[in-house]
Amino acid sequence: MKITDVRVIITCPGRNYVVVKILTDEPGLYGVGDATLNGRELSVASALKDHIAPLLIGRDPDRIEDIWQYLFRGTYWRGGPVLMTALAGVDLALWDIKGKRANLPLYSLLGGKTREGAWCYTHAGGRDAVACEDSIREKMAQGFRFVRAQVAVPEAIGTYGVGGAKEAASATWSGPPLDKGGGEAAGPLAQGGALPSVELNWEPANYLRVVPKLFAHLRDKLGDEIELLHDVHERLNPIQAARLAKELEPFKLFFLEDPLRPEHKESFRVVRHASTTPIAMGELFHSKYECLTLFQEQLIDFIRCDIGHIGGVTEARKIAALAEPYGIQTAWHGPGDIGPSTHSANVHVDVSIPNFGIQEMVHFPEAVNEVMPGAPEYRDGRLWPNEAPGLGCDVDEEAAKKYPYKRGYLPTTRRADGSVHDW
Ligand code: GCO
Ligand code: MG
Repeated sequence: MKITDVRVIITCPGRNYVVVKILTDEPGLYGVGDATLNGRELSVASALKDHIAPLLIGRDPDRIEDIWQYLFRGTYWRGGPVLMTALAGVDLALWDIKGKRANLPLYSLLGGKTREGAWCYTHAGGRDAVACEDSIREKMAQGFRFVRAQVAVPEAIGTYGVGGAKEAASATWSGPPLDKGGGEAAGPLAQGGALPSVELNWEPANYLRVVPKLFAHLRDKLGDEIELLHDVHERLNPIQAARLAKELEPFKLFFLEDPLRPEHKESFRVVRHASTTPIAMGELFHSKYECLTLFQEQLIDFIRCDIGHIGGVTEARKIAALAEPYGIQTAWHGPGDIGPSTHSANVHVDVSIPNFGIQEMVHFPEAVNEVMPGAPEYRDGRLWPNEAPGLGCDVDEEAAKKYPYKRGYLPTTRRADGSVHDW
């Protein structure tokens, strides 16, 4: 069997996605993968079309590990979000081919089911604690047992995870002139604008004051049973993160997500030694190497790399295996800005490894399902793997053409003095 063609499909059914379709010389046999990197879609598409596709033509798609090693080590330049997303797209498409050839769903190739479905968490947020509580109650009514809670930060205009920028529209801005971002003002959906939108007046002190109050309110109103999570989104320095983890301890979070920047692995010691709040990390990691210190020193409880940005299922299995003896569980990144194939890969890995922890999930809009059918199904608080051979996802190339690419960016963040902060 040989690879005969690699097609890269860029489409925007609500937001941009990059799909990799690998064709073989066996009639009708092809694999579909996702290579979406939010805000840098065309760079990944170019890496695939201009550089990687020619290396794949004529190769045996059965040899996933060899192709992975060849593209990662064999081409000298390795790592980083663009190349590892491109590699993930290829890897997913190759696993899809292998599954279709064997007529087995991916989880079966990975060793078979260790559980039927994957418990998952969804997102809730609001301009204040009461609005966030209402949002969580809605999710609980939909059967969710795990919910991530975010709240607007006082004085900030726009807050990650809260949606829209209107919650603090009365705040005034005295910093430098702003780029005129045309997209949604805050949150990961900030696509479709000519330039990035900006969150303004974000101050760590305000954030650190409001988040413990949010969780005190939520525990008071919602009781102890609902599992609550919170995403710091890599915005704190080590001592701030340690303080937050400590102050949240009484509210028994399921986990505190991404408290520190991805560059600061050793600083997790500070957070770890300050509290027993479980820590999750990893959506900005790109390889197993970045996980090693955190695993060996047991500095985190959940590893939440993005299968679509670490080179796919091949790397994810290794990361899960490295985490297992340290008692660390997985929580693969599952936002709306990666495609259905990656969500499908998440769930196939979730249901086949021993140390699965939780799965982040989104409901895709109808247009996404039209172009890329096969996303995992949500039911009763869990995600269920697609039982079709391979990853169970496809791409409708005609439908994709109806939704042409639109340039889009993630938002940026500035502090009250106008300086750039991590978004
Ligand atoms: C999450 C993430 C996302 C990212 C997004 C960036 O926990 O789901 O933090 O919301 O911000 O994937 O493109
Ligand atoms: Mg996150």
